[in-house]
Amino acid sequence: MQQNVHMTIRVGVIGAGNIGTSHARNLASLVSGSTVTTLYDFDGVRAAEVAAELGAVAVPTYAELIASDDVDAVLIASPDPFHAEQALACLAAGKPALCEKPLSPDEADAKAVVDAEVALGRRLIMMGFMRRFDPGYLELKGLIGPAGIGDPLIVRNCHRNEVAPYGLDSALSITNAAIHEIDINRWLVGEEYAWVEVLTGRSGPLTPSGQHDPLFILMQTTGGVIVEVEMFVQSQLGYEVTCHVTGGLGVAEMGDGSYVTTAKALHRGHDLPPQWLSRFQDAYRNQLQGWITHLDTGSPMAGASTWDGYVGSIVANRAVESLRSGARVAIELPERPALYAP
Ligand code: ISE
Repeated sequence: MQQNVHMTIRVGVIGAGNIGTSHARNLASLVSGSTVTTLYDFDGVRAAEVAAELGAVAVPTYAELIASDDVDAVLIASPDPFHAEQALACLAAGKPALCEKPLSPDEADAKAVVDAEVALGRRLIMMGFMRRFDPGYLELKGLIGPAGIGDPLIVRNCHRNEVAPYGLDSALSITNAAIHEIDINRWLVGEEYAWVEVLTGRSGPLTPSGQHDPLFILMQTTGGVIVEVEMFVQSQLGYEVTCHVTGGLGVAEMGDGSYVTTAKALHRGHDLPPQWLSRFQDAYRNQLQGWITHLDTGSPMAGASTWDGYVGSIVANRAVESLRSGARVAIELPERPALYAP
């Protein structure tokens, strides 16, 4: 979609739940160069409500949305198991898409999307790993290296939800939630993972029997960096994401920095948001702007690729294997196709 004159990108949004609605509102009012023309949700009433709010139309199937002449680009924000088939449909129609994470909970389905994009010979899909657009993570990444804290040695992450947003299922805690840490740590460090091990221990009070929460996910990159993740979806304390990098020359921490801390009445602290839409509002907005600008101007795609989505699914699947077996699981990645050369 390369051209000299700026045009308005007409987006069709698949999924009118929390994240789909938030993306649609941002595209309609905060992002420059985009408009939302079409919405689909399996809940037709919900789709019609959001469409009415935004002056868009609701359509009865996602196939109709993708095929519509009023849709230049598609935002996929349906439930996780539908992402891959909808991404494939966008590729088949030759329409660019921003696909929410994960590319798929199932790595074979994720591979099918990579294979289809490679066969097409051009990158049409950007993955919604929005933390890559978060000012906090960007600052951390900028601090890694000789002018900052040196090479990364150990990265420690916490990802806590107030309540499990989709019910407590430990495998889902990995494929839906810790997938963010899987992606952002390989992006921060710039290396792939060599192995993963998921430790379970005493669980929090709201954990149903047979499930584990928190999970402690330990990984090592091919270059020897240790990455650990506390994934606690039923923490009850609020939504909190922190990242602490120990480098060869110093330490950098992200967490409190995104919030204003107040001191009053013998108390120093800050409020926690109830969930991720407010904590990562800048990341979501910057990601959408980056996507629209890329579509409008033909500038390189700034976000994660289908390949990154596929690697995320592979690593998450190995982590689920480790959760089930209790053993450390090696990670072997297929060769990266030339289409995704760094
Ligand atoms: C949710 O699905 C997300 O994508 C959020 O970004 C994440 O932090 C949250 O824990 C997930 O459940």
